[in-house]
Amino acid sequence: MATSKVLSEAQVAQYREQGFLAPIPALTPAEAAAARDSLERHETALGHPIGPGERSKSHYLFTWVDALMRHERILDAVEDLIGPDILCWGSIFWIKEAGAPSYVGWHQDLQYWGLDTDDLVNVWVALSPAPLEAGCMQVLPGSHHERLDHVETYHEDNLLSRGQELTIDIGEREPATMALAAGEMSMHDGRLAHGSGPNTTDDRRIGIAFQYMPTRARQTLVEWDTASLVRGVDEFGHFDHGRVPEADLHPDAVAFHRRAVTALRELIYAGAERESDPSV
Ligand SMILES: O=C(O)CCC(=O)C(=O)O
Repeated sequence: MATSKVLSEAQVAQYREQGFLAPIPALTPAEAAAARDSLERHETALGHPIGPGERSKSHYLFTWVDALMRHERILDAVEDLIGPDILCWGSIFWIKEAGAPSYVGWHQDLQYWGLDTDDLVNVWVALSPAPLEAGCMQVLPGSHHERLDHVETYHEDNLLSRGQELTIDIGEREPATMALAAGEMSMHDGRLAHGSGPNTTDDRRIGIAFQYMPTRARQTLVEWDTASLVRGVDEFGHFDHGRVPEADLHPDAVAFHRRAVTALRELIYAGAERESDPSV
């Protein structure tokens, strides 16, 4: 691969061996605060926190989420890991309210997404402080080299769509903690085992995750799926790129987003025991 843009050789080697990097600088504090403000102004207009219908693939709904997804600092780091032709398959807000019991069960992302790539980088950007007490992500270093078994618990506090949980005894491993300040990001391999506990602080824990992958990746579970071309060229055309929203919640944007999340729900629940309240 050509000279790296922002990550050192040691960081790239750590990512390959251990499956994650954190913390990495991404947004300035002002950019993180502006993104949080945009989200919370929308929530004020809604009268409630952003819900399942809008929290996934929201880069098709909001200009400011599209801009975050294409942020140069994030893409430079992603390019160092997977090369210059990059699709973003998804964006998703991960919000834990202050003092809420919500948690994320231990899981490996790529077991559910139907994507045939081994090179998916999941970038989680903190829009509020995310220390351990706020329920930041934890990971099992090196677990991206294994394929681990999951059960579906549908536990009401588990933020995952099927309440997934790994069946291994996490206590026997040594999790690493990816605490982040607002504006920092973590990067983890799509096969790395990760999870997070409840937020015991008195502020919301707000993150937005973006899933980046090389343009050669394919979707195997549904015929039609979306992924935005965020850098380079797409010589493969396996995904509908969608479009940048003309304005926040523009009717065309809302219509395209609805199609995109319908396909997402179909693939997320393919083979599931049942559908819970959708978290997608
Ligand atoms: O926000 C969290 O705690 C978990 C996020 C997650 O599972 C992911 O980004 O894949």
